[in-house]
Amino acid sequence: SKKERTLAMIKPDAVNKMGDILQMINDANLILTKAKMTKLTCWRRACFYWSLHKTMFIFSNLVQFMTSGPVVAMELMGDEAVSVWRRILGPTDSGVARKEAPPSLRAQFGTDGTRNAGHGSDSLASAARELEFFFPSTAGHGPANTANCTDCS
Ligand code: DAT
Ligand code: MG
Repeated sequence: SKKERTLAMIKPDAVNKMGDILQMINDANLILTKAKMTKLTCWRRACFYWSLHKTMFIFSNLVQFMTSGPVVAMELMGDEAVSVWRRILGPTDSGVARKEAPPSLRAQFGTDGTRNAGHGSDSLASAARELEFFFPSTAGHGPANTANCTDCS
């Protein structure tokens, strides 16, 4: 199988569970190659660059949640990292996730369909875009630089 990189993000409701989460990453034979704790002060703009932009930014409660505290962004590497990390996350809705065994990250640490503890890129293309957002290859010129952002307060 092939080595991949993916963008994993721990959302504000699970940042205090990083110990358990690193253990899950380790148990899945994924390697943590980059990590950054940051606050998404400009989530609407972030959505524009992400695969999430579909209808996301109309959910003001989602924006409020995602900007409510720090997040931890991680680059994970390993065999089929994109799908392996999404399997660790479990279903989008933590309530649904709790009906499945074994207990996923969202089952254990999330609350519902919005406050769901973690994010994972859904494809290699999304992973490339999302990794570039959090870990820009050209310092100061990546979309993570929100200096010119006009659409967020
Ligand atoms: P996933 O995070 O499993 O890839 P997604 O890409 O469809 O799911 O949605 C991104 C995030 O947006 C999701 O983690 C939580 C939030 N979300 C999705 N659907 C929602 C809904 N119907 N109501 C509120 N928040 C939602
Ligand atoms: Mg998604």
